[in-house]
Amino acid sequence: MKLKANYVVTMNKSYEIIENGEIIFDKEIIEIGTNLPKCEKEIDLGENSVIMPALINSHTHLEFSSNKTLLEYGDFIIWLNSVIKHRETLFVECKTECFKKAIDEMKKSGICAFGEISSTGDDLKYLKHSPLKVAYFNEIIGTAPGAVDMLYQDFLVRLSESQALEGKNFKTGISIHSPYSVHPVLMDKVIEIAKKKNLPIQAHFMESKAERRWLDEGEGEFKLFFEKHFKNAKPFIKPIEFLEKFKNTKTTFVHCVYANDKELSKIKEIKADIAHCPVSNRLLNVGLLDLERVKNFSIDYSVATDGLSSNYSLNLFKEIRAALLMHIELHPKYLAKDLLKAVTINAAKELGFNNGSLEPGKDADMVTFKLPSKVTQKELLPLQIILHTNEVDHLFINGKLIK
Ligand code: MCF
Ligand code: FE
Repeated sequence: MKLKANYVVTMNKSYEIIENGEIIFDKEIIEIGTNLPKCEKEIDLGENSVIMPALINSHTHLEFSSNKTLLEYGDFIIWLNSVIKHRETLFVECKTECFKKAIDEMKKSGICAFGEISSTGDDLKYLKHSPLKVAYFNEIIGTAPGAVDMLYQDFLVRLSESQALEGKNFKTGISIHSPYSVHPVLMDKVIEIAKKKNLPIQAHFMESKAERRWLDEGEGEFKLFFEKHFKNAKPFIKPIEFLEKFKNTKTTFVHCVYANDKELSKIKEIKADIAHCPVSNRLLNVGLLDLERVKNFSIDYSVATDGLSSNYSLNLFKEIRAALLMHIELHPKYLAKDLLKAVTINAAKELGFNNGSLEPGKDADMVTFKLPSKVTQKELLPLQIILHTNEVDHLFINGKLIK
């Protein structure tokens, strides 16, 4: 089949935007350019139309999707305490309908794939029928030395249940919750598995000032938090040692708001990525990632919504619009280009899918939509896309029309 649009945003290495472009595809993209050979089925999308790679939400927690107003925003530790208090209730309340609603919202906004952090494995029965591609990260969390064996066994069961679904549309991975919440013995065990099986990893890292202080000095709000819940009051690991553990893996560090230059340089050295969740960071009031610094270290980053546990929406166009407005340190025209990369090609790399750009041989995962009027300067197209798009007209996954 062939589609034709005013603008085809390829997201290839040279960020090529083809005017009056065409794309021929079946399950995969076959050819892309202008004046391509005739096809039996052809659609011209018309005035002010755009085709671009479908979006990829690299980091979510769908198991928390029943949260609307229950969790307490405005302070990281207060939020964390509210998660501990309401976690079970939220999980019980999120069943078929709730997962469907979450996936529907992503679908409408043109998302073809998402990275799911699963702490229990209970979401697997809903996600195995997902119309969107899933990268399923089995989370390991827990610091009590006495619980290490039990937690590890439980993790292995969840991992093997998810690995049974492994395929083109379903990838499995590992999530190490964070440097403050996982026993180092557990970290080593699961990183070993990731290395052996070549699985992608995600880890929350340096999300809050409280985390920074706790890991550096063993003091601050986290000290009180740990004394209250877990009776242990010493951090297990230094941030740089934590990062070192991920050498020779394919890891994405989520948040990194308080990562210092040494840590960013280590993240670059081990070829890891960063997942940036600006709305979540704002709502938990932890501050804003310095994207200019991340760029100076040449670290690739994705932008993600995080879960409805720390966001009001899973719509990635809304997320990158928020990012565009928040990051006043960067020029909107160039930031917009980077943000589109963040939710396509960069996120695809992090999750391990063969999509994220429109190039021959890539999966035909793409969206179409229309801008409200003509764009006079092609250079401004990414910015106009981010300002004016909330939902897409069509979403193709593996060449199949999903929306
Ligand atoms: O990314 C946000 C904020 N940082 C850390 N964790 C979570 C986020 N959203 C949900 N979580 C989950 C996490 O996966 O909340 C639990 C973990 O299972 C926090 S620790 C009780
Ligand atoms: Fe998260």
